[in-house]
Amino acid sequence: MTVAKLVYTADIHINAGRWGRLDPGTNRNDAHNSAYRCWMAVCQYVADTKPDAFMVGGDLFANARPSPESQEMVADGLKLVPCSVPVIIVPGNHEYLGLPARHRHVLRHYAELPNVTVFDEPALHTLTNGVQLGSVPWPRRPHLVSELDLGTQNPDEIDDMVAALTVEAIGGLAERVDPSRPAILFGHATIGDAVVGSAKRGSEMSIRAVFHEPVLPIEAVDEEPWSASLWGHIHKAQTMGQRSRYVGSPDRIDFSEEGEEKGFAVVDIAADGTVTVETVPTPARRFRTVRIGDGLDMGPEADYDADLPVEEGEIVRVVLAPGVEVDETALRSAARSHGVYLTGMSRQPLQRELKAGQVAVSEGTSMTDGLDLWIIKEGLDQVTANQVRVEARRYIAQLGIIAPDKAGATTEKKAA
Ligand SMILES: [Mn+2]
Repeated sequence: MTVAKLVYTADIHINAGRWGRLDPGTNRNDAHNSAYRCWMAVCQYVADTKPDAFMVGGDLFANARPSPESQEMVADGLKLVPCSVPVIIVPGNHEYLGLPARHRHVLRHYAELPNVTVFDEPALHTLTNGVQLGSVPWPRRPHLVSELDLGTQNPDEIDDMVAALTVEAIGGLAERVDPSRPAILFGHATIGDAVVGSAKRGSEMSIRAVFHEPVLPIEAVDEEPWSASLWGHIHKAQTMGQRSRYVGSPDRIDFSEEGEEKGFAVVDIAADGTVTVETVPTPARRFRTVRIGDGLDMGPEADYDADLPVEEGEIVRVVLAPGVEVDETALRSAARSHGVYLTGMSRQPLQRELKAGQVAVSEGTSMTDGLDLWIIKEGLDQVTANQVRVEARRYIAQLGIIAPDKAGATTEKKAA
């Protein structure tokens, strides 16, 4: 039996605008309109189902100075939410992008709405039904460390200090939690060793290697008393540890998200304390890469009008194999007749030749597939090979990239 239901979303970036064109009907970028459609879908779900709370984990905007129209687009969604549903919002890093020190961010406007609370500091918010929400805004560097002497610290050390202060604050919230009642942690942060997408398939990178930001260790957010821990900031939906996850952005921002499912999270808390997190899909726009001439998607001599492997409404890029020429005019005309937005064409770089002893690993190869190739190359015996596989899986699970087999209190379910 359900005792409480919560809805969580983050990373709307309603005015990001990348890979969009002007829509004459609204005089807005159609990327803005797509983000708006997804945001309105989440808010409409909240309006229809009236959960016990609606949590918004930051990055509603692309920067600290969204246009009045963009601010109204976010307000449109919040105004759909009935006043009986509390809305808890924390800012993400993008709400601070370009914001002068000590100025207030744009989300403060929405705190004027009677059911909306905006937390700028880590806070514990208890709903009328007793469910406790630990709310963690983006660990903001200048704000958190303003009291400290930073004269001799390098930026990485400052990030570590900010992360340590945030971990301490989350610990403080945990101490105040009533363990007899459910508690959910949410916010906007970089966690442990989350994986981020790259526009090149199969070349995802660990967050540490990509950004210089405060990184919260997974242990700090993945423990009792929290039954579930839901985060924004990384747009690629993924589970981490035993009960933590990035819910992912509700819309697709670029080609790195071509194959990703997009949605928002619905958290169901049962009478026995079991927490289930379900992903509800959003009407995210679709990106597609069409490879011509390398035997994958289409041959250069194909009838583009008939064979272009796209669906109406998609944002399409074409990648040509080395040496392949295409009739660009015919391709553009085919894109128009299929109702897709052809963003451009590029040429695949020449492949490196393999040197002796190197292993060919194709794009999209998983870590364990790559390991199997290495095992074959090294000619390991069965027993050793199996030991290597077991140790590697344990290590990968420790990194938090792949959830270990047992998923603890949080179970995963995907909506149809
Ligand atoms: Mn962010």
